[in-house]
Amino acid sequence: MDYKRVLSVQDISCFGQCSLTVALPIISACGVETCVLPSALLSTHTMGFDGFTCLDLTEEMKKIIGHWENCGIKFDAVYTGYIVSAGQAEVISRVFGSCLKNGGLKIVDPVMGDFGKLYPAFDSDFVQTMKTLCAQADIIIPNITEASLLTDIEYREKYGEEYIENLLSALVALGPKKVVLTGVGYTEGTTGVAVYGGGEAFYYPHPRVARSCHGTGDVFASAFTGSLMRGKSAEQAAVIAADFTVRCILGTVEDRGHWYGVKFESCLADLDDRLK
Ligand code: PXL
Repeated sequence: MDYKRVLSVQDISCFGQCSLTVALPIISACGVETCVLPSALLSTHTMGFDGFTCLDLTEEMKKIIGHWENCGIKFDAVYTGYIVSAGQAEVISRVFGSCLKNGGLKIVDPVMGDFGKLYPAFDSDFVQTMKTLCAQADIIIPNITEASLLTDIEYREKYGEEYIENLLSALVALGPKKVVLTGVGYTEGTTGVAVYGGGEAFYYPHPRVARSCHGTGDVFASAFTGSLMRGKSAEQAAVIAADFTVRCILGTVEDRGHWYGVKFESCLADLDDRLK
């Protein structure tokens, strides 16, 4: 097996099962070396916890990259998620330029919001920052809220295929080679993922679980990145990641006390099986 090395750039939320505490185990479970560049250190994620702490690590990120540049450390892919400032987008551009192997992949999950709203820490300037990052990416992985913010197309809860096609082509027009749009559902009990790179869009529908869970975007993006690194196509990786995410949600919904993330740990073995 070709052994790949991925760098994930996002925050450490010490409690809350999202970002790096999800990416590290999931991508590792895919059999891929997983390195981290933490963007910030938070006590919890920002959805549903009052009084969370947040340490911005921009200056430390610069020192870390400087050291990697001196050592000649390079990655097969860089996968970015939650960042906290425009300055961090510049740091990521530098990582794209100096720490990727030839032909290495730039994967950007433009984590900014959900259900039609920006996450509490962000404003409209931050949306412009994310646009610049998406423009440099090979693959972006937005949900519909993020897609609408990135394209200035109004957010809709109910829509038809034309709305999604418009979002997909406007997203590709920003600059990425491929778009993986999550949370696309045309009927009540269904959601799904669309993969688009110009030609015809690929769509994979899957069951929509009634209760929504935090951190599922990170779970999906991590399983997608890991699968891609194991040689799957973007379409195959999207299917594997969608099935994995649904299984994680199904394993969590019964537990009402577990509202802050998904119990992905017991599903990691299935992910490994799918990749064999
Ligand atoms: O799951 C996305 C995410 C990552 N990191 C932090 C967050 C969120 C979503 O709310 O708050 C800190």
